[in-house]
Amino acid sequence: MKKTVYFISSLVLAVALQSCNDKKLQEVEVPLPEKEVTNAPMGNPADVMADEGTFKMIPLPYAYDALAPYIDAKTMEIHFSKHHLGYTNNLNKAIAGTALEKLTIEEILNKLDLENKAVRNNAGGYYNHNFFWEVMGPNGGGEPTGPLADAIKKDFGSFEAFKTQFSDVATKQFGSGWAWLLVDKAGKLSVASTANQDNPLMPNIGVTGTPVLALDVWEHAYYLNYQNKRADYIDAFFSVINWKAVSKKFDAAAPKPAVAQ
Ligand code: MN3
Repeated sequence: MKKTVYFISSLVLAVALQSCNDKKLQEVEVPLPEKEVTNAPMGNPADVMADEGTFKMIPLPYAYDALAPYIDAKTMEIHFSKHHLGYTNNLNKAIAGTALEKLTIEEILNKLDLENKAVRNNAGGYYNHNFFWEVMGPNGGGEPTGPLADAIKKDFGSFEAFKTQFSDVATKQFGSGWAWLLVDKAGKLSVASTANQDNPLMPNIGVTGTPVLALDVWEHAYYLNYQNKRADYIDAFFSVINWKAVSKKFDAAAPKPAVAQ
């Protein structure tokens, strides 16, 4: 009896599958949509202008799609032309008519009153994003060479160990913020993270040193492509780091061997 039931159910299933297949064959082939909207031509970053004010939009040194597939063009376009532009305009508004208008962005950050939230958030946002665009680039990734490579080896043990530590602070930064590679006055490297748009130039935020590498870990920096997988985005970032630009910052900040004490 069991066998018969099994045989009948198998037969019914086979017929059902066959009719499914027949139906499939009869379906009219529908042309696939044109390849992904995200690959459509983007706006030009050079066209993004700040409203009137002291601080201008520093042109993005590459096209929106230059960092793909690691950072997709749509994310770059929104990040640069909406978020970064917003920080720039709001910074200009926050300092309009004040003594801060005459200062460089570094001076504003060094003298910052942490209670002045509008300047804190927007001066931080302006500086951090300009820094971030600069330390990435097409044909990036790999490992640094020269004095920076030597310093990484000396202070972290190996490039891989540095990458692990940097990724760790970037992953563990709770909520929005930034991960940094910093060099102190003695030339020693360290990694740290800051919350929101804070950065190591600000007084009394608990992180010191001159930044040489920055990573934006706000969700707006990765959510379109990576959703909640911040760790995957951090890993991808290592494929677009412009180590030449980072080395330049390190060379400028680290004490020269001739004047080292
Ligand atoms: Mn951002």
